[in-house]
Amino acid sequence: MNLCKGISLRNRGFDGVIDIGAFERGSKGGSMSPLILVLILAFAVSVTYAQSGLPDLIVDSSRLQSSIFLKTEIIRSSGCAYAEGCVAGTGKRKLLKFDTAIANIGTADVVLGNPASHPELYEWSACHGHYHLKAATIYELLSLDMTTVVAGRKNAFCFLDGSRYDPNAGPSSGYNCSNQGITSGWQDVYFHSLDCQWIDVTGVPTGNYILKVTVNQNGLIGESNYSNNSAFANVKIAQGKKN
Ligand SMILES: [Ca+2]
Ligand SMILES: [Zn+2]
Repeated sequence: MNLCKGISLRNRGFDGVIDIGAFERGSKGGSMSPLILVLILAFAVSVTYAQSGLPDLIVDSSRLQSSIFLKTEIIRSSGCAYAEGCVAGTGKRKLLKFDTAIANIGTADVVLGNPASHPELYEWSACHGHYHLKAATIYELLSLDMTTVVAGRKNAFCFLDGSRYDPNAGPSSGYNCSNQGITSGWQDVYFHSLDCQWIDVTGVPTGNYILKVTVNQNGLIGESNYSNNSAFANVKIAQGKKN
């Protein structure tokens, strides 16, 4: 989930979080009753079963294509969109907006856990007051010959289960902002209405372009397939009052 609206972690709720740390602490040291041992073994087996195979992240290209539109907005220097580099300047900006749906089509969940415990995966955003996932998506605008028009910009994400991508997927494992991940068969959707869910195309000449959205470009999240991590969509940038 994109947190660029300034939603704090407190507001996201912590329901459904399993405190693995407490469990591990409780299981260490001293003598162990047979019942506890059986419970631990059962837990370990269920975790192994749930995590067999690997995740496989994709960006839903049909959703990307169908959601694209242009909108002019006033960007203020005091806002996080400017501080986080989501625009190239302040004032009137022409923004190419779209939905990004990241789906896990692999056989295992993406399991990231608590951002505070994983500095290798997350960086702190002072403006937003929460963690940003480094393995975020990259948004690029390309010309029809695939050369870069607007350089790639990372967008920050809080990976969680938004909705089923595969209608036959099992239940959600309950990932949220404090225990992040995406269940096998589920997707995390970033709606076009969210802050920074755009490319700043101010000053880009009218014409036809290609929007490229890539997830996990740096490979920080282990996957079974990295060749399907980009989605492409056709974009027409035109003049007009609405643009
Ligand atoms: Ca993939
Ligand atoms: Zn943020």
